[in-house]
Amino acid sequence: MFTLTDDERAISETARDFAAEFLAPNAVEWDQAKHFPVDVLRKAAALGMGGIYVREDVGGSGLRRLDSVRIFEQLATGDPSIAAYISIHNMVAWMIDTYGTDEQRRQWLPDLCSMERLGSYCLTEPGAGSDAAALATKAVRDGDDYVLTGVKQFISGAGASDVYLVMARTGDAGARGISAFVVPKDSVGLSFGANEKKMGWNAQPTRQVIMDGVRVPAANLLGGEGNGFRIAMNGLNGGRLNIAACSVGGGQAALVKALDYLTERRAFGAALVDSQALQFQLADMRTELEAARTLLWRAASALDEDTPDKVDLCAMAKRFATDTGFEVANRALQMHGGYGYLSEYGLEKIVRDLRVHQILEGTNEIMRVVVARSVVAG
Ligand code: FAD
Ligand code: 2MC
Repeated sequence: MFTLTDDERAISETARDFAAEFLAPNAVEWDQAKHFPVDVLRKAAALGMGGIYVREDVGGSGLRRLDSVRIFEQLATGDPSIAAYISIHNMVAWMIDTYGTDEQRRQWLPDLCSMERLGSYCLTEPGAGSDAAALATKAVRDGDDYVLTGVKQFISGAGASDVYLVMARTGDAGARGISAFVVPKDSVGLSFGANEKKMGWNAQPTRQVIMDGVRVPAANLLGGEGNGFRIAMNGLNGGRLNIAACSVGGGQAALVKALDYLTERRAFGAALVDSQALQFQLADMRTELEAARTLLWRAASALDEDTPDKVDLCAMAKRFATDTGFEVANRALQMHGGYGYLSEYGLEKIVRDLRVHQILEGTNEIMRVVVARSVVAG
């Protein structure tokens, strides 16, 4: 697992080179302009990154989770915000590939894999975030259709995306009353809130998705009534790994910037990098990133192998890697002194982007809830 084959190395290097050429040079500007670079997303898709672990018959790349965490780490070295959106899009595509009928796969996946159409994942609501099974959006069967009414909160890509994977209640209270639907953007009754003003992740829009009697064909139900929560959670297991990978990539980019800066910057008659206090910090940053990466690869492998402890490992990796990535980036900012606080150095953007990884795709407290339950259950 830890020694890459030539093919695995080539996959990582493709993502690294893409990030260096198309993401890193533009990341600060996109953040400031709040620009969502759809043309660049499609370039990534042309390299196979729109459906990384979608089967090949519908345009996917047919890779493993172990490949995907390496890809997302590399993409995030260029721009964590864009890497993270591509990760969410891939989660949506995987859910349709895994739980969809052949007809649904053929209808939705070719355009999602090419990113001609973009996907959004819609679970959170104004009144139900961490307690996702308490969601209130309703889907009522009416003849050959379902009619959806409710509001989804904080939806990444909303307004720009074409395909909304919406978890809605078709049955009783609780997880088993939830179903998953594919809702196209042009549905009558579908509208979007304002683009939220955020601390980070500014290169992708975040909006409410508002459904007021949105009618979709029953053929857009994914995986049968009552299976939506399980589908949503299984999507999130991999999503959590990818977000964690984005934190490792962002942290790694910050570490490289810090080393470059300390090598250049002189104080008290020497280069700052000659200070052993600072060298020890660099050593800890590298060690902690390596530990996060190792846990991440272990969890990705568990997901690939469908092991019984995969949910816990994904939660552990998400909690640990997102905390580590943020701490490393924040320390790298400190090493830049006042310059780290200026946007042109790109450090404060990484810190702002990585902060939200500790909150979304399940807060790090919820990751502890998941792990603690399994610890206590033994
Ligand atoms: P709450 O659930 O209200 O939690 C508030 C605080 O209480 C948190 O610190 C939480 O950890 C803590 N807490 C809650 N329950 C417990 C407990 N049992 N034990 C200990 N602590 C607890 N959602 C989507 O569905 N799709 C998206 O694309 C998406 N994108 C997002 C993009 C951004 C920029 C942001 C900020 C959020 C996004 N989200 C998305 C929503 C995100 O998943 C939620 O914000 C997150 O799950 C937390 O829910 P909440 O904000 O309602 O917080
Ligand atoms: N993988 C597979 N199945 C899972 C699962 C997981 N990670 N988590 C729960 N389940 C199953 C569970 O096995 C159970 O199945 P069954 O009914 O067959 O017994 C069912 O789902 C209900 O689970 P629980 O009984 O554990 O439900 P509970 O309500 O107690 O807690 C909790 C679930 C807190 C773990 C879940 O609500 C959760 O993960 N909350 C966080 C929400 C979240 O991550 N939101 C992210 C939104 S997306 C986002 O932020 C983006 C940026 C895209």
